[in-house]
Amino acid sequence: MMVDSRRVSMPLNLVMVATLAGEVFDVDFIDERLGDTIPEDFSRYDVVALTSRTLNATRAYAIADKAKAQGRAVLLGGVHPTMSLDEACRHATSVVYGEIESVWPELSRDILAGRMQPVYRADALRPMNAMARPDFTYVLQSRNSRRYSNRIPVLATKGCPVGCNFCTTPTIYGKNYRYRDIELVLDEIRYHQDRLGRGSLHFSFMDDNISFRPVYFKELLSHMGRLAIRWNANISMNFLHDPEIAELAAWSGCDLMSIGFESLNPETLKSVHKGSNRLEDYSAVVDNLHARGIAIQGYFMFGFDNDSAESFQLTYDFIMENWIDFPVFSLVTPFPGTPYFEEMKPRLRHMDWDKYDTYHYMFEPKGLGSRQFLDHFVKVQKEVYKGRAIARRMKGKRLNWVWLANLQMNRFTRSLKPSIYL
Ligand code: B12
Ligand code: SF4
Repeated sequence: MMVDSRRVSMPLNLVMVATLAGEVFDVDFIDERLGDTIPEDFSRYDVVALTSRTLNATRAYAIADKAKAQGRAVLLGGVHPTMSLDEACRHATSVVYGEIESVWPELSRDILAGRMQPVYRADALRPMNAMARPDFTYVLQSRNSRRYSNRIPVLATKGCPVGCNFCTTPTIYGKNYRYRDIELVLDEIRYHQDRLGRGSLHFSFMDDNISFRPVYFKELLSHMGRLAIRWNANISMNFLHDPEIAELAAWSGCDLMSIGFESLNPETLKSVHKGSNRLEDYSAVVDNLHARGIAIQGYFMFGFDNDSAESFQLTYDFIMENWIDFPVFSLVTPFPGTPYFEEMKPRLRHMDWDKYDTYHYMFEPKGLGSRQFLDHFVKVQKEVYKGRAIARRMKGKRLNWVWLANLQMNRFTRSLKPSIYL
């Protein structure tokens, strides 16, 4: 469940693909989420390139099959085709494993020569400094582009060495952590300020874990502060107990951090290899950010084998005692290609990719029967989004979109039933 702001986030992945392809080809940029129409007839295209996560794989394959049946070359990329290479190859001329930047010289040469290989996988990842700056004029091609959120996606680092077993990042990129020179990140921010003719823009960092190298992160923040922007990012908990990070983040314009707390159960954190999360730091992290006026979008996952009725209570107590601004609850979802998927395969209820959105019930946790588990899962959400609970968690906080998100969640959770997760 995503709170529907009726805005769609700009797809940095496709912007990167279009930026590189545009150096050689004419590019039509189509984003179906905006209401753009996918053509029935692909005859005007030499190559049809599609991106897909697991939850849109079925749709991406249907389009790919149609384009292939019309004799077009089909290129598939993104996290799902990467993690399910054999499956994706059945629907495409070529599949790119991981980032396009690292294979583009070879891939573009083969496309032009008409001899595309089934799989493109780089032997070595390119340094981020060698990557082209994304060309955002592509997102303006759609007549529906006004539906894009005004948060501009930007990337400073790639990869995350934490190594959680349910996450695709360590599987695709290993323990690799790369970052761009700070000047390049600042340049990109200034490019958007020039392009849009104003300084006060809002950026969303797409990094897997932007704070992993605290020295780099602090330096980035100390420079960003001079650009008078606002920003938000996904962040893991290591180093966030350091008050200097919260201070610099607030100074540089951070208004929201999305943090994967995942679980309040130490056994669960250990079982998924989430070494970055130390329960004893949770409250300090929250206090530091709140003291600087930074809102927290807290992610909590349920459905692990160690989960019990008590896990729900612990999470509820943590959220209420720490005034978590925007709690998000998801169901544990083993994504194809991850170690967790292999471990859970025999217990999965289905492999219907449309339901791999973290809001569907995938397997029965050992500690709770399905009925009981889903009742608790619904109840904890209803409780934290009750009017009184919102008032308590949000007391004294700035009136902004986070309040609005809470009110939308209040409406949504009132009619929430366990059956929607089946
Ligand atoms: C930032 C982020 C978000 C943001 C913004 C998403 C957006 N606008 O794209 C928000 C918070 C909104 C979000 C939401 C969700 N996310 Co998210 N997210 C990410 C994250 C951390 C980075 C994505 C990103 O933009 N990276 C930067 C771009 C440049 O890199 P990229 O996407 O990998 O693209 C490169 C390559 O894949 C390749 N490529 C991509 N497409 C194509 C296409 C072609 C043709 C070619 C050749 C190459 C190619 O080249 C690209 C450029 O280098 C990823 C982790 C990750 N590293 O993928 C998770 C990730 C994509 N998210 C994930 C999930 C589960 C979700 C949610 C379901 C979470 C939730 N409970 O709500 C929702 C789903 C939203 C949706 N409807 O799609 C999973 C998906 C797993 C899967 N197998 O599908 C990931 C992989 C994290 C994980 N758990 O492993 N997410
Ligand atoms: S901390 Fe986040 S990005 Fe890093 S491996 Fe774990 S889930 Fe993936």
